[in-house]
Amino acid sequence: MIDTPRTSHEPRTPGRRGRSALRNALVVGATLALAAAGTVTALTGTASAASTLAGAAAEQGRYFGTAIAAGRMGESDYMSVLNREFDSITAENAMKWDALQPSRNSFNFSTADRIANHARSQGMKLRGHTLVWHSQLPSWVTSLSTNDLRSTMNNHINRVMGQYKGQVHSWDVVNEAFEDGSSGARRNSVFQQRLGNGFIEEAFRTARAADPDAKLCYNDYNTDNWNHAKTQAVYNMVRDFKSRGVPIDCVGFQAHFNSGNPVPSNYHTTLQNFADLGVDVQITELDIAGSGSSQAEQFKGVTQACLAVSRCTGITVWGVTDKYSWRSSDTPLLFDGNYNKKPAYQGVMEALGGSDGGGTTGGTDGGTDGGTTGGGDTASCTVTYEQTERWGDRFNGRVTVRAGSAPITNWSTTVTVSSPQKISATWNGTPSWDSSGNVMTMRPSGNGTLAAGSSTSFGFTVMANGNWNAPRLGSCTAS
Ligand code: G2I
Repeated sequence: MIDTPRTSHEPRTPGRRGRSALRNALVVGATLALAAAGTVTALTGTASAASTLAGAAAEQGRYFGTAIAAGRMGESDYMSVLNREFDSITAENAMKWDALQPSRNSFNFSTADRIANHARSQGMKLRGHTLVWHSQLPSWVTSLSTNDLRSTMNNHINRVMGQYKGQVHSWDVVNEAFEDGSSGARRNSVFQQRLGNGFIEEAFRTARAADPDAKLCYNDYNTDNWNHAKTQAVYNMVRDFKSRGVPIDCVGFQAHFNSGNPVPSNYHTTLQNFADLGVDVQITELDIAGSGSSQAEQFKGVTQACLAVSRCTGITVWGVTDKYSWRSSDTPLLFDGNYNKKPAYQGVMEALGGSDGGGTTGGTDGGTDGGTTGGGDTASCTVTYEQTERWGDRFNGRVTVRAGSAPITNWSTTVTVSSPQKISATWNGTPSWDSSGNVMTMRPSGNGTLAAGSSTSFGFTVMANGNWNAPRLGSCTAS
């Protein structure tokens, strides 16, 4: 029943139904085996988990979280969707400065504690949002002198992180410290005005000492497009921090998208470039205005972009249901106002390889790019990756190679796996390998001709050896 890795060049791509039948068969087989050993429950849990966002994400080694509003925690539908679908919680407002320290040295943790306690009771992770931010900042803070503000900022970090020490997996230490637009400048917040550029670094150093086990993130919006000045400015700050040993572990991409600010085609490039600085990346406040299959495609693309970056550790959507979204009229979330799963939900599940993928969205390349060469009417191509199947010890990947605006006669790209992963089979391409065996260069088998805009794909099997990270694609080169 359990097939062995193939060394042929035959594609094996059962449809969704076929895949889930295979998964069920494997689960049944494995359950029987484990039943003999008396450990059935773990596997039963795994089988049902894959039909939820958190379960499917966990199979990809990621968390899938949501922001929650404390005021909605009495609503049973809200709570049952929360508990069923998500394994990480961010307080939408309850851990912000105005909620926790409304007046000087008077801390009120009661609402935030309710959220933290719920996460703990459900075995969910907790993201901390946010310690130092110009918004939702009480007016008493904005009138402090420089020295007062410095000690107040550090005191706030120490008290809040102390309260949730050991519970928060990642803290947004500093939020939204850069201007929008083309300046790449720091935002003119009270922290910036009084403490200068150094406030960000100081906040991170204080945070590291306050809870050495929490991941420390810089979090911002409009940092998705690699070509934007704000993205570059944040990138340069993170690179500087890493080079000088300033403690920073992660960058949060809020990912509030709409038609004026769509998911950029170079989103994967942005996430990968930040990850290459040696930080984790997280999608922290995802919501996308729209509806139907176009919204679903965008959610799918964002999810694929995260999966394609091994250091993209998880996704958080900014709310459970459209009806309580901060921009409800944009219907930007995965569940509608009656807690029905939307096509957007199916889009995410398709990308995650979950068993509730639906099939309401078309296409396979929802916006992840693996790099481009050239432009205009010169030969160029792009590559996109998706995982197509997964078994207990391995997974299959498919790379789609698409010609740019000119026809091409040949192409090549690289697929890099991380040790101890090994590529054990390939199909529809001619591979060659570097000396480490981790970098596969793939060229067409036979004729590499592609008409402008058209695509082909090749596939491969990765033996996970315990590492389920997605492979990395290099640039696509065309002639
Ligand atoms: O603006 C969207 C998000 C951008 N990134 C940082 C996030 O922290 C931010 O979240 C939103 C919340 O979703 C809103 O719920 O932040 C807003 C404030 O900047 C939140 O709105 C506030 C309202 O402005 C208040 O009037 C209201 O009392 O929510 C409060 C609680 O409902």
